[in-house]
Amino acid sequence: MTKFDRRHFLAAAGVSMVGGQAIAAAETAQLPFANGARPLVRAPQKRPLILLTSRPPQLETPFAVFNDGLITPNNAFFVRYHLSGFPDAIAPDPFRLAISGHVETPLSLSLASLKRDFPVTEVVAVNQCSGNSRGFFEPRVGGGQLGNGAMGNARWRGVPLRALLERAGVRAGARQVTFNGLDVPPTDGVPDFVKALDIDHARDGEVMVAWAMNGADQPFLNGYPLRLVVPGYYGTYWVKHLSEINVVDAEFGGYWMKTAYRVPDNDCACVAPGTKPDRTRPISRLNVRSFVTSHGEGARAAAGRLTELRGIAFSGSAGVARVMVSADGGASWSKARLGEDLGRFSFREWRLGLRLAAGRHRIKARATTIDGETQPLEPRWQPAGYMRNVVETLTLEAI
Ligand SMILES: Nc1nc2c(c(=O)[nH]1)N[C@H]1C(S)=C(S)[C@@H](COP(=O)(O)O)O[C@H]1N2
Ligand SMILES: [Mo]
Repeated sequence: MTKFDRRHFLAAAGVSMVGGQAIAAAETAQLPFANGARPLVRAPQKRPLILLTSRPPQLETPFAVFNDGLITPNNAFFVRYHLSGFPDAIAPDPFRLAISGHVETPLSLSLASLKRDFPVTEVVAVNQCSGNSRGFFEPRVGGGQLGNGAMGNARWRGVPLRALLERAGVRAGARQVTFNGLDVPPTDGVPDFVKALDIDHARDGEVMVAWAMNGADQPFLNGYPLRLVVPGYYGTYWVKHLSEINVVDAEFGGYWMKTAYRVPDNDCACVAPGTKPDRTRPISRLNVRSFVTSHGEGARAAAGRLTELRGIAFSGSAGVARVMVSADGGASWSKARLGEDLGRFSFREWRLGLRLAAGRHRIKARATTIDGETQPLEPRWQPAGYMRNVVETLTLEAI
């Protein structure tokens, strides 16, 4: 599918636009915080997802999907855009990816050439929005009030960015590489969505220009026909409908690097609640997280019988070493079994069987990476509402 029909999307979503507000819809989802009621809508190539905004589309994955398997299906994968001027249709044949700037030989590559003339690589990696889980921040912060569904894990296939840069021939003095997609600002006042990586990162062999996701073309809303995949990094760098790669010999000063998507420049990327950081840096790697997926808040379990708890853990750096689970609010912890290892940027399944006595149990899961990074027991706070990774708590009722 190469066409995104906005009217069709809105009609199918049961959404109408009134004064820029989306008015919808029969079915609703309830995210577990104040003002968390959201319509469930069906966008092209998607199953019903949780609607945050319709122009541009921002859709969250219902959390139950993460219990179905380690790979997030394409039709359930979340959607995030910044600019309402996103393309309606992209024809594959005339499409070209430009590689230019501080290089010996600027390139203009067709999809056919990308797939034919370069090495092919694959990685399983989590794409997580910086603001995933923002709705849980206390005190609350501005921005999209997301639950935990602005993330997904997919097998990405494409060409290593390094191979493209080698073909173009990076000139001495290159500092960064910028990435732009086909979406454009609706008005002159809004800066175009352009992101940058340092030249060494861009050439590390892991960063990828991907044309496929879970063995199929990317859904239109996830970046058809090409997107940047930056394993371990927050989704903001994963530029969709990628059409321009530019090598620059200075630090890139665009709005989405210099002003937006920055975090406090300290070890925890956090500040005292309600305060502002003195210094910031661009957001970068995912921190370590884990979730229970087998049970929802307030779920029932059979007292005295084995309850199998299951969940996912992931990190943006070293991979998950262990997941510890507590059924008593953190007083004691047991080690969960880890499932199949799909690589250090993937979701990793964990499981633990527990016999719960009758009563209420406060369940916690805490992941630690191979290099010793672990989830904090108390939430960290920052004004943009990025990078939540506190150990979450879930109440189970054994009867
Ligand atoms: N072209 C383009 N690419 C983009 C964005 C955008 O607004 N425009 N948003 C980024 C952000 S902030 C996130 S979290 C991811 C979301 O990827 P998805 O929509 O495939 O889930 O896309 C990134 N790539
Ligand atoms: Mo994001």
